[in-house]
Amino acid sequence: MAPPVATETLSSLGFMPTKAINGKGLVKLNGAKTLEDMVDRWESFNFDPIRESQVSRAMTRRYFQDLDTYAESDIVIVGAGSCGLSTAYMLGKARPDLKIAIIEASVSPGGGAWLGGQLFSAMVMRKPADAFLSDLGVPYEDEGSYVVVKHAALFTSTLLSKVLSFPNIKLFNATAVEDLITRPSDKGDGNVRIAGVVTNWTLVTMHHDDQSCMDPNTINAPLVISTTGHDGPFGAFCVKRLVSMNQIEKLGGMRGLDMNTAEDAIVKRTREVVPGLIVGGMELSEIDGANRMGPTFGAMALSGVKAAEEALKVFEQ
Ligand code: 48N
Repeated sequence: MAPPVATETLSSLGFMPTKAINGKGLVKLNGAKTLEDMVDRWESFNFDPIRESQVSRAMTRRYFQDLDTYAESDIVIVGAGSCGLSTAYMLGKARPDLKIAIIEASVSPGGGAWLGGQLFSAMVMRKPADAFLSDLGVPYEDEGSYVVVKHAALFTSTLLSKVLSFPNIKLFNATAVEDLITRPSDKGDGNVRIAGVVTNWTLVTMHHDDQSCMDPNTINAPLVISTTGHDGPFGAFCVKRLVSMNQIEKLGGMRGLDMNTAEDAIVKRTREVVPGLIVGGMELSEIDGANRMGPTFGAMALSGVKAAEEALKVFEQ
């Protein structure tokens, strides 16, 4: 049986330990009713009454209000992996006035950052990425030139919870970006600038070939930040789309694993690749032919910091 969590730990987590009830330790959760009110009174327990339509309306009213609000966004982040979420965290802190939509194809955001590597739970970040963990409030073990978070899910869940708590950021998960909105480039050179994204339910996007076309939705935004990773069903989506719309000639293709080379390159090369589109994280390895770094995540966090910095330059102009 796991040792009981020490009282001081519970209170530091915001729980107020209460007296044991019938020998069962209970913590008093902040809220209208305490758990104490329920123990040993289950026979008279009942939830407040509800009608199913109230649940449906509570969800749909808010969702469609969000779709309306974010139909015109300031920034769209494509992909809620470690880089996309790190970008959102930095932007959410720096610019609470900007409307930021995050579009994530999977039901579960977080990308590849729920495990440290090959199903192992500890997550390694090389210094100076420990500065990001400290800013985020994620504890880690210091191993000299690198740090270790005891479980990757602790990093990702903390980052996700902080991002979702920003009032100016909305996550649309289970939703895929299936194209980019473009406008003629201001330079009149026949190229384009990116002006938003085309979205659909991910399941619809995955079945355009075997279902009649189900038209998409759109989000207008002067800036898109793509962090769609290098693998997965939609990996490197936006850079591949740039090739298919002849905005870049070809992809460099991700190179073999070399941690020292890969992480520096990814952070340094995070940038606006075409007007209106910043690319960060492992999607960059596909466009630049950068090496992969494997199971170390410092570059994802700091590429997110750099992507946010590049985005702020656009809004400062
Ligand atoms: O975690 P990923 O795949 O991408 P990053 O760049 O945030 O982090 C990469 C990192 O996990 C690694 O690959 C590590 C460091 N290993 C490196 C190596 O050498 O193997 O997250 C991308 C997210 C995912 O959640 C996808 O579901 C999502 O982007 N996504 C999309 N969401 C919406 N529309 C799309 N078209 C789309 N494509 C991908």
